Amino acid sequence: MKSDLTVRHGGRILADALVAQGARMAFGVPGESYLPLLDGLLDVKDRLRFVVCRQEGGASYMAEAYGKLTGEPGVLLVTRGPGATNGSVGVHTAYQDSTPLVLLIGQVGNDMVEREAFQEIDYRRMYGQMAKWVAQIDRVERIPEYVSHAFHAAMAGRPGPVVLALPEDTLFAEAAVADVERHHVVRAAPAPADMARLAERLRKAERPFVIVGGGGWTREATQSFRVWAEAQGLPVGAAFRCQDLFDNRSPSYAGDVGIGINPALARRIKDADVLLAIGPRLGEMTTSGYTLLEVPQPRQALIHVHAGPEEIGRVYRPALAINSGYPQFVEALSSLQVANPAWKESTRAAHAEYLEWIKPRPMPGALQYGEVICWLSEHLPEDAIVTGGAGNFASWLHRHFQYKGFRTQLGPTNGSMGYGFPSAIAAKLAAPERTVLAVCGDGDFLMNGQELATAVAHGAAFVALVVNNGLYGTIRMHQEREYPGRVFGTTLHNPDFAAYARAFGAHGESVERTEDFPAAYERASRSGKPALIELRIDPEAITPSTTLSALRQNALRAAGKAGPSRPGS
Ligand SMILES: Cc1ncc(C[n+]2csc(CCOP(=O)(O)OP(=O)(O)O)c2C)c(N)n1
Ligand SMILES: [Mg+2]
Repeated sequence: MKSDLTVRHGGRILADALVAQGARMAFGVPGESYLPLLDGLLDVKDRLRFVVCRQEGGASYMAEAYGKLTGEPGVLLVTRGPGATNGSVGVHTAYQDSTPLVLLIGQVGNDMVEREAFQEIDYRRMYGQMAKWVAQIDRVERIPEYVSHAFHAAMAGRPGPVVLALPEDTLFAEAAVADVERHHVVRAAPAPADMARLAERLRKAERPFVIVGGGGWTREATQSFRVWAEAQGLPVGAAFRCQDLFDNRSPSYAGDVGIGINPALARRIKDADVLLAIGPRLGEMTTSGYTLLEVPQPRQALIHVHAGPEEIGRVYRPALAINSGYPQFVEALSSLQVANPAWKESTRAAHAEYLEWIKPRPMPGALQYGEVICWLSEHLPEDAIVTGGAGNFASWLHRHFQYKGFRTQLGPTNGSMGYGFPSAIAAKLAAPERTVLAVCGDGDFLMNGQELATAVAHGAAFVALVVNNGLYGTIRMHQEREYPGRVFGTTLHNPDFAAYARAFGAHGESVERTEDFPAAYERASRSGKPALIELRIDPEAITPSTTLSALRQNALRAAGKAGPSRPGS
């Protein structure tokens, strides 16, 4: 790379450093604390697009989604205290989702640090537990070094977020300093001896099962892995919200190992004798609350493959520990032959159970939401990106949608509400040629509904579904289970969602019957604008397989009381 030793201010050095590290898009909300950086971004605007958002929470999800989709660090720019606190949700999400992200925060000048100056926070303490690395750049000439370090740290091993605070004087100061070349992606590869041990364990296995998950995969690695797993006849499940790591149509696919797991699949995993986990952390959601495997010594012979060495043995003491990046691991795997004809029947049965599980059951009301998801699964292009947030509405998506290729799913494994809508904006801007669909709840959507303005301003034309049940449904569900009939704090007063969308200049409409959905979707997707379709579902339909009344009755029966036949919500 050519050394540029002309004098530049800190903001320009930083903008050039981001470009040098490969950043092509950044998300954020401006602040007076980083004016030199804004000035620097103006000079590189043809190489680095700055997507200005309406709230740092939405911007942070966009940066996280960009990182998840592209595998390159998402870049987030926020101002001091209020910007940094608003933007923290995307950092937490990136940490739990193993997504590379670089957060740049304006900071008070070094001349007034530690006085609790205007909006001052010590980000090392604030973000200490939420990020892989937090630093403050105190000298202008060290900006390229810090940015190089940040991109390396975000990508290395288990990817994750890093935070750089930018004191005002560092940004305003000038220096003649060279840019640093683009970062490496540092990931381990498995040792041949470990691959030999793995082969031996798998060959002897009678009831093997594979779970794929985690961040740091590539399209090629997921495709090679599928070819290998099918050739060996192994059953494969996908960790919570990692359903796009394995083509759901594959005869080897056994379903998603997440919230509301198919009981038959849970049994299969509990009964496995060898469990090969490639990438998942084996966290609370993927292990059904640490019940599928016993803590700390699982009954199954666990082969845990993870890119972050500190993840292996964190909860479960594996029979075989392999610290490796997933593309590196899959490459080593490709030459192993472990197939056993005895597995064939159980893999076939696992896939059949999965196909049975994803058939929608009738639910109360004229709008059969499960059928809508099945229609979308059949009609969207194979490479469509489907984003989702947190809430019971997502259960239908997880259960009935078949993910067909790598990075067709963007969802927060930390269960963070408000993710679906802004992440769809980032997806559409990063991959304009692909169809994007956001699936949101009524509670979930309004956590970042203001980003409709961002979608319209940047021409991100995608369709968002808002599943309106007038409830914080997930919490109401738990409330009925734990305190039947004592409804409190879980009912929503909603706006007219379609009118809300239209007020921003987006397309908006509402659907109340299953048969009206396809035409509404066609109109929305052809509108050429960001589009919102409100789906008015019966609040009784609380999950794909039960109703609020049934939950309440069961809970009352368990408590020895008779209850009303239907809750009045
Ligand atoms: C940021 C955030 N706040 C609160 C919660 C707790 N929470 C989980 S689901 C949920 C309700 C979701 O409501 P909605 O989006 O309407 O979906 P529904 O369950 O009704 O389908 C809440 C409040 C959360 N997961 N994330
Ligand atoms: Mg709701």
